[in-house]
Amino acid sequence: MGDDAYDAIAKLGTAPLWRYFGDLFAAQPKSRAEPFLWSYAALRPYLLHFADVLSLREAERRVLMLVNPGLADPPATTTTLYAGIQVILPGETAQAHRHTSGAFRFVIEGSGAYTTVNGERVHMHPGDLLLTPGWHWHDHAHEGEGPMLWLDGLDFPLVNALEAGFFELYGERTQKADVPDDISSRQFIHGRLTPAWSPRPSPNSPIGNYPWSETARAFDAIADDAVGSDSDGVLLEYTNPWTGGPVMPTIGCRVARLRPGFRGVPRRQTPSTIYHVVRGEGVTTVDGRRLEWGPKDVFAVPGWATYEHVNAARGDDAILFSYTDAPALTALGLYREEVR
Ligand code: 1HN
Repeated sequence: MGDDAYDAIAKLGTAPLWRYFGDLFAAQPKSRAEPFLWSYAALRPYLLHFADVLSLREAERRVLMLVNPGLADPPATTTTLYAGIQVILPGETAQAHRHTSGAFRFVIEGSGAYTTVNGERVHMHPGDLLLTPGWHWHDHAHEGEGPMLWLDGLDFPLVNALEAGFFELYGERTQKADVPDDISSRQFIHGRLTPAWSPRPSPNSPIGNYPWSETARAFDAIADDAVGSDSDGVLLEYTNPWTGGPVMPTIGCRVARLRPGFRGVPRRQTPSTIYHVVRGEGVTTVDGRRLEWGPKDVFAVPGWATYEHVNAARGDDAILFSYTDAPALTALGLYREEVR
């Protein structure tokens, strides 16, 4: 039979495991995603250009996707997560829809816009984290002045890989507000005092907006007193008040303060991470590649890539917002980490 046997078994819809074993069962993961940085200063003029030439009636959303060079088709930022930068102009609306992918916005610049999430208008300010968990209706509107730009984070690479992606248009362009504006934030943001009249525990946080003012207050309250993580500095997790866990079942969001002179201990973990620089300048070395970051840049750390953060500034803090698929990997029993 010889080689003919290999041809024959291929035609029968089979393959010999012994020829694939090493690739299928590598000693450790090697991501197809590459360590990569997107410069906000370089992208911003193009975002404003497309805001000028492309109406929101022509585009479902006016977004530049941050495409990892190792993950061009289908486009993704890490193997499981997506990042994009969206721009909306005064007077515009982005039509209402929903999808099973979980999403959030982290506001980069501008004011006067809001997202309506399941009937609640949630207003945006720089540094705010707004959630649109899976299957929540959402549309955007801008009633302020000047362009409004934010980072979109979604888990659709993971959801599509799991073949669980659904999408639906609302039917009308925007939702009517049917609860008081920003009510979820106002009800839940005081942490240890939560509404007791209608507990509805859910793996999705009920908070529409984690405002920057509260994040700043948390860092101020800690001041210089917290020890922090050797690898990640003073790292705070945005939590779901019902569970104390991550904000969504697939995406965890965090924000870190790296003190002046901080040099992190190299670390790696199975979740991939996307960072957005809120403030400051520094360098993150990822599997030997130096990513030099400044304000508003975005960078990707693939799963199981070793990263080392440095804030070389003598006098200034660096603040890094980040998100990962850690909740999904943890739920599946696949979370691992290693600190050098
Ligand atoms: C989406 O719904 C938004 O609602 C932004 O603003 C980016 C990227 C892929 C799929 C859905 C939004 C998106 C998205």
